[in-house]
Amino acid sequence: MMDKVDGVIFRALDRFKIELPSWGFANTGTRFGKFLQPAAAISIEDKFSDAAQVHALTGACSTLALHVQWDLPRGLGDVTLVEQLAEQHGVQPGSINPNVFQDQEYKYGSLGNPDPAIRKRALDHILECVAIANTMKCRDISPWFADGSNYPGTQSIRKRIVWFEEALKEVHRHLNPKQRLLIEYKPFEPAFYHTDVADWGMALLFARAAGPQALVLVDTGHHYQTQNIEQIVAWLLHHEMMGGFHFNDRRYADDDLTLGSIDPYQIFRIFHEIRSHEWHSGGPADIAYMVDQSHNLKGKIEAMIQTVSTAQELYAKAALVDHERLASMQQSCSLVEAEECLRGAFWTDVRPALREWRHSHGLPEDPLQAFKESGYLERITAERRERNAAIVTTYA
Ligand code: RM4
Ligand code: MN
Ligand code: MN
Repeated sequence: MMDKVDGVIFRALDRFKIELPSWGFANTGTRFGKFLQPAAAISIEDKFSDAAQVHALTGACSTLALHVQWDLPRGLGDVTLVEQLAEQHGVQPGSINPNVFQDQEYKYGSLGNPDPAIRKRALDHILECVAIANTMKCRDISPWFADGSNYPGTQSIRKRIVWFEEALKEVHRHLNPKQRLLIEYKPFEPAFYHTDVADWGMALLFARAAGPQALVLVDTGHHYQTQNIEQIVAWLLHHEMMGGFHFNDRRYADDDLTLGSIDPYQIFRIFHEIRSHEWHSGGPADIAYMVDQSHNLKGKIEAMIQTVSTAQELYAKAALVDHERLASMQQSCSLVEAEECLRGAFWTDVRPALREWRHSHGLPEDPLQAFKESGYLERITAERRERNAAIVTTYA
């Protein structure tokens, strides 16, 4: 017989879906170089295949975020291939990420570049991404802008605001009625003096300027050290501007570490704010949960399985909060009782229930172990070793 707690956890997990990033399976590194892994994904075929493994073992990742320049280098010309791969692997294309930060032209910015020709080039790329998303029936277009400057006085912050507003409005005009434009912010890196979309306030105002289908994307690694991320989430939910997440963990900056590896309580508190909002509003919040991580040292598929399992654990813990009781404790300012109500949910061991949930869905109870035993890693290592060895990477 399933007890009440298990029932709550099962219902929460049935709903919980998290999107994987294609780039999380590929060789990535730091600005000093990449450590190549023999099993890393090189092609879009590899990425779909790896994502399908994670989905098969966790049951929670039916979509794959794509970075257009890396995954569809021929743009619309690659849509048929992606659709075939989606069909073959049972994982659908998810959010579509433009890339307006890598090409030489973007040295001084993309939509914020003083040169109108470069602004147009960036806009055209984003519009192609909208068209790609439209053809593949993907809902979210998710641009991240590296735009900014490195030294005071070198750029007009105000002019760039206007250029961004104009371009984002234009992108919004091309959305179909179901699509959403998710605006991601980041305080610094690669720019070290000013970043054009530096925080949630700027992202929110740009989204408002763009139009009603534009919302904010919160990447958990894109905040200063002591910022209260769950409060930002609560504000965005209150204003119906919370579009999605890029989940990862960090110790210092945008470290893109495995979710919950440094501060699991942080992710729990975010999930709690969302569930609390849902409890108060009486309906589910329409939020895209996505992973944005880069595993330089860990095996990529293993790290991704760890991430998804941790996300499920933390989401299940958040589902255990007794909102009615918490609201009453808050109302009477019963501080210790209220805090204990939250902490009690966080410290509950949900892993036995998670194993039962997996079992009841025909999933392996221990996905990491099942992955080890599957032989998949050995197979792809053999298949990809030579291709990976041929890649040359240097810092200078
Ligand atoms: C950025 C940001 C974007 C991601 C790139 C690769 O820091 O998080 O979401 O697409 O990295
Ligand atoms: Mn991100
Ligand atoms: Mn990032």
